[in-house]
Amino acid sequence: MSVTLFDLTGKTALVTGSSRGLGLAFAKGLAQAGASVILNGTNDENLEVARAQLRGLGLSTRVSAFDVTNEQSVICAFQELDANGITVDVLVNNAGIQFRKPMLELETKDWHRVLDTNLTAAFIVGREAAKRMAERGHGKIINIGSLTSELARATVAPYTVAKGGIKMLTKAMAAEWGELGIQANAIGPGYMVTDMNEALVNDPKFDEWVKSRTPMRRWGRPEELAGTCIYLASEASNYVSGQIIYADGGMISVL
Ligand code: GCO
Repeated sequence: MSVTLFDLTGKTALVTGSSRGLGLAFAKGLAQAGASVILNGTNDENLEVARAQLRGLGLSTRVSAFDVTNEQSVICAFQELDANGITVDVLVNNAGIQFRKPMLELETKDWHRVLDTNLTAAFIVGREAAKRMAERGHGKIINIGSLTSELARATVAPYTVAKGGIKMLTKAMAAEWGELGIQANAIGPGYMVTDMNEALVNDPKFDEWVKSRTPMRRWGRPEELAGTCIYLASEASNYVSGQIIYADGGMISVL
């Protein structure tokens, strides 16, 4: 098997929400595979820390600070990339938030906030990237789903609905943009050790549930998702589109 299938040298990858957590792990993995990565977030300090970390590893990194939920901010960010001659070959729609509350107590503003960030933003950023990918006849879009793209857990309804939408948005992107040379796929992470999940990791009952419910009997580590991201960003997946690949220790496959 030619390893050049997975080589991202000469490719530029934009990863939204990549100053920490899964996004930073995706950015680091893509850069280690040869891509020039564009880190994104809204906190300049966090972005600079992340950029320094990757540059310290000798990885090609730049920053594009914009709010994925603000359409004008997204449009301006892509126009700035255009003006600097930077083309996005790979987009990872990773930005997302979690908000845990039973629906009977959930305020509509929080519902909208989660869906705006976790689902609508993927459409907005995806559309801007795809317009440019279509001009070049190629591009890779990788949306970040979740186990909740398939199964619901109580108290995370807006997140679940958004991630279910991510699965179907991925298929919609594949349906419309395949003939333009664009592949759209998704990654479904399992229960990963991240800041977003800190409260769950530190909850002994929840920790026990994750370990008993996961065939591999452990939480995942963000860096364990990098290989799936590299695969979907590379030529190795050139005839794969509309799929969601679960990296979850086997959890989604068992009762
Ligand atoms: C939760 C968690 C999950 C995980 C992940 C699982 O509250 O259940 O935050 O949503 O983060 O999405 O795939």
